Amino acid sequence: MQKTVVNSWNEWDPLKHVIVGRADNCHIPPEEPALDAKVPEDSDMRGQWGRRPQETIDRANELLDNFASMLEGRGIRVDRPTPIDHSLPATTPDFHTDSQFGCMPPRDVLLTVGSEMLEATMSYRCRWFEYLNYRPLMQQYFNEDPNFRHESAPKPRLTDADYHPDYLSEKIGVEKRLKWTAEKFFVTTEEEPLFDAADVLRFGRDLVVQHGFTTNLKGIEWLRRHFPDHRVHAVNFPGDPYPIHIDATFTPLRPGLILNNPQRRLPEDQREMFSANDWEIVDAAQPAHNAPPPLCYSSTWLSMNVLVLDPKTVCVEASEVYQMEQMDKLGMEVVPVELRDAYAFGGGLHCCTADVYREGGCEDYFP
Ligand code: ABU
Repeated sequence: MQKTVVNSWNEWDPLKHVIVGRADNCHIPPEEPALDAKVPEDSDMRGQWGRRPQETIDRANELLDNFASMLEGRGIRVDRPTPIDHSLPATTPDFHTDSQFGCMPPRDVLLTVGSEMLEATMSYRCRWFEYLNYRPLMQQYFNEDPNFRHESAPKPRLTDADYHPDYLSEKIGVEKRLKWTAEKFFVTTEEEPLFDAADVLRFGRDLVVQHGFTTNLKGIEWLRRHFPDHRVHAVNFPGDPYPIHIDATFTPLRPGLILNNPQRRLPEDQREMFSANDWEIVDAAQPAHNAPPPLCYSSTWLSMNVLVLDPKTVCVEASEVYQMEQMDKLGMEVVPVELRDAYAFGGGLHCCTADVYREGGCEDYFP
């Protein structure tokens, strides 16, 4: 049995050990404030909840299993979570919701920084217990790696005080949503620290964190205090009417090169650290699809939700022909991976994974 070492400081160093999610027993949760704010107003998901159809679960698992086997074939160790029963309600003294979500995608829950894996607070009530899917792996890593730091951010209370009621109206309209995003008026309030791990990108000594629906300023401040040896930068992307998770918006490929969603450009005043250090930020290619698959929360921009295996090799969803072509032109070896039928379970190739080990140490890319 190969012993575990937890170590990962960025999004691009050679990947040697990773967690890949599972679709087992995934549910569409009932309405709740933060989740509803993310579901597009014309989505087929509005008003639906319950266990996802078995054939879609089976298909998603087939694709996730294939992805895991392909990674293993390239010498990367792959671990899988142990699904809890997501049909159970989530109840605390502060809230109740009738079902949970799933153990997809791990990137939302687990943030690896060096030898630490940090369980995020999360901001959806239906995801409050999601960390339990990963606890068997955390226990194993703790037993095997004497330097592993298993951390959990303070569990939030998620009372109604955590959510702006303005976002609860049925029809807000994209124009108003864009205005609110530009004003940094998001569904989550500043009641208590909230963050999802997928709002954080790791650049060695620097952590870049999206302020949006799933991460508030207190969450970013909590991360700053928790990682005192890091510089933590808050960013926001005014072109996104549903801003959750940074990894379909801003995608570092290697030192010096980042893809940015052309509809969600990083504002000029937030580019200083990149331009001062000669990093190039290029517009990502257009998605190949003009709509997400059925019952999917995410946008078509999962096209740029790629998994970098090393600074020259990247996994891209196999139907995303324009994104693959662009990667090729940028000098990357492209590994096409079929995953679109699993998108509805919470995301793409970056989302459905969580780093355990990448070679390399903590570099300062922005001295
Ligand atoms: N979890 C990433 C989703 C981002 C998007 O819908 O564009």
